[in-house]
Amino acid sequence: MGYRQISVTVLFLCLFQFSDNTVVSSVVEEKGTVLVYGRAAVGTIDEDFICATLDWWPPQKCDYGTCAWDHASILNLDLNNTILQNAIKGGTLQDLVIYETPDQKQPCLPFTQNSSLLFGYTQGCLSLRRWNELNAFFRKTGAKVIFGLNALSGRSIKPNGEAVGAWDYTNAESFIQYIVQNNHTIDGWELGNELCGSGVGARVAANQYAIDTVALRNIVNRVYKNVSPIPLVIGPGGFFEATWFTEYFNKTENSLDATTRHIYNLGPGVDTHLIEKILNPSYLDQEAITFRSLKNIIKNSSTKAVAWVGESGGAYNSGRNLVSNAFVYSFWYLDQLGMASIYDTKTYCRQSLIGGNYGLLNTTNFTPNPDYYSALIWRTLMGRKALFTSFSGIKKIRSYTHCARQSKGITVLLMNLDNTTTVVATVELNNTFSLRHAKHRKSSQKREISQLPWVSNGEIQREEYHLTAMDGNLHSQTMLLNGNALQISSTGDIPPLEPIHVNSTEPITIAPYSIVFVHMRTVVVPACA
Ligand SMILES: *C1O[C@H](CO)[C@@H](O)[C@H](O)[C@H]1NC(C)=O
Ligand SMILES: *[C@@H]1O[C@H](CO)[C@@H](O)[C@H](O)[C@H]1NC(C)=O
Ligand SMILES: *[C@@H]1O[C@H](CO)[C@@H](O)[C@H](O)[C@H]1NC(C)=O
Ligand SMILES: *[C@@H]1O[C@H](CO)[C@@H](O)[C@H](O)[C@H]1NC(C)=O
Ligand SMILES: *[C@@H]1O[C@H](CO)[C@@H](O)[C@H](O)[C@H]1NC(C)=O
Ligand SMILES: *[C@@H]1O[C@H](CO)[C@@H](O)[C@H](O)[C@H]1NC(C)=O
Ligand SMILES: *[C@@H]1O[C@H](CO)[C@@H](O)[C@H](O)[C@H]1NC(C)=O
Ligand SMILES: *[C@@H]1O[C@H](CO)[C@@H](O)[C@H](O)[C@H]1NC(C)=O
Ligand SMILES: *[C@@H]1O[C@H](CO)[C@@H](O)[C@H](O)[C@H]1NC(C)=O
Repeated sequence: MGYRQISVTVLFLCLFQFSDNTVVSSVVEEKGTVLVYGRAAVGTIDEDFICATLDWWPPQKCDYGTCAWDHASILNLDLNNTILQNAIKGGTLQDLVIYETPDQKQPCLPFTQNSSLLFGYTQGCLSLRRWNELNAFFRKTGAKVIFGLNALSGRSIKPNGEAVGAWDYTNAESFIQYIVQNNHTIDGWELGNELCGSGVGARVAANQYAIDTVALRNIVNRVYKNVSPIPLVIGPGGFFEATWFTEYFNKTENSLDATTRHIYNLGPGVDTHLIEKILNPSYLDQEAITFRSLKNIIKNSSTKAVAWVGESGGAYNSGRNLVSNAFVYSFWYLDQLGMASIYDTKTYCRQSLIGGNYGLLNTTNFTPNPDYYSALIWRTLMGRKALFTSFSGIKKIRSYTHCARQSKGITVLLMNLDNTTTVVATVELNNTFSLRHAKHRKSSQKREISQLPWVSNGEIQREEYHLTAMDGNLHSQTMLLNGNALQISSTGDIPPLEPIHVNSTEPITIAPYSIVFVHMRTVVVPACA
């Protein structure tokens, strides 16, 4: 493991001097320090960490009197839309994983292979023609596809919500066979639709769910016998409950490749206090408890499954207009991506790619919402390894660091949730390491902090991406990158992401209500070397 020792030398001491033009419209300015632990990664994400869902909701799906789905269902989405294609296609949001959530509301007719029907033409069901269109769309855009299978079929539901009986996989097996016979590529099969733990509507016991997951594994092994690559087997696609998941891992033995959980930690979309929650660091921190708990349970079990977030939309029941589709949601979304990475989550699926108020794309005109650009910048700058990062200064700064994607350096993500304070930060390396393996058996700690940058010739610059809301309005659906609105071109192309270049000797300025990505090419730490 090519670890490179770095000699820790303080080559430069930052001068805290700021010209007036760096101060935006704030009255307060505070100093702070970002401390990055660079010796080893704490978490590793997959290459295709960014994932978004497509759902089945018809235009008639309404929450709290608002119908936010329009024609964004898997069944009626305009796959020929140029913006939609450009938003996914390689080069922009490369390797996007698209996760088709299971159709849980309308069970489909049995699939017969000799007919032209896949799951029949009944309302809400996937026709063969539609499936073929979808498949062509996925190929064209280069998206990876996870397909959610209806896990309720064959079970009877008791009045108390308990679903009993084994999963009837006849339909699923036929569908998987059809996919393989037609050389279509599916990257993962998920058995899941919020049936784990206490369930949503219905629940299935962990023991039974494990049996069904083993059945899915057997189908996949059978059908893909002479086909590669073999797709992932994924489950259970629901809300986390420690005892349920523990038993599930224990009993699925080696059948499960990835475990998916859902996150709606902001509460219902009807809540008028969503923004207060998003801007409250203690509120955001609460989700870390679940990330940590799942990580520990996986570590403790003999499962080979890795953790995914299979569906996360922040606020449930379609999110909230002018919040979930506005600038302010990027504080929540990017914080989730950062937190998930720290706890070794491999893939994070946003509900939704399009549809509801929480779509990455505007449901009616397909233009990217602020979170689309946040995902794109994350995808461009954040490499696979997450580094432990702490911030000393005001509480309202969120900080995450990854090895850079484009260089051997690092990328630091800083978010300022404060409305009036401009934070001026320096980045330092936490080189604390334990000398457990040193001559003296006794464990000891050597604490070292090294300040950045390691400038050798004064030529070094870093790249900064400052994201703010148009007119400083958190409800804005337009995001500014370094002061310029991010907008698709007249031909529907996604705009390039242009950084500003800043002399590395200067501290990082994080304006109130702003998000800053800082790519430091020259900061090479052992974890990223
Ligand atoms: C195949 O499909 C045709 C037409 O839909 C139907 O008449 C026939 O019964 C089907 N055969 C089987 C074996 O299901
Ligand atoms: C999408 O485009 C393809 C060919 O480019 C065409 O065959 C198909 O009918 C179009 N679909 C819709 C819904 O316009
Ligand atoms: C799938 O691929 C195999 C081998 O490349 C080929 O023989 C077969 O005709 C293909 N099937 C379809 C439906 O394209
Ligand atoms: C499942 O739990 C039982 C009881 O704790 C234990 O004996 C068994 O080894 C576990 N199996 C796996 C695969 O973890
Ligand atoms: C891990 O397993 C040990 C021993 O079985 C148990 O004491 C501990 O509580 C478990 N931890 C978690 C997080 O499940
Ligand atoms: C889509 O964009 C238009 C124009 O900016 C806006 O008026 C509308 O509210 C947006 N729709 C959604 C669902 O976000
Ligand atoms: C900043 O937010 C605080 C609450 O977090 C609020 O009391 C204050 O009025 C806000 N100030 C401005 C200038 O918006
Ligand atoms: C420095 O890193 C070590 C090891 O990860 C960690 O335990 C310690 O808390 C860090 N120090 C600070 C001030 O963040
Ligand atoms: C960066 O700042 C330092 C110190 O102010 C200066 O010596 C150096 O010339 C600057 N480099 C560039 C490329 O502007």
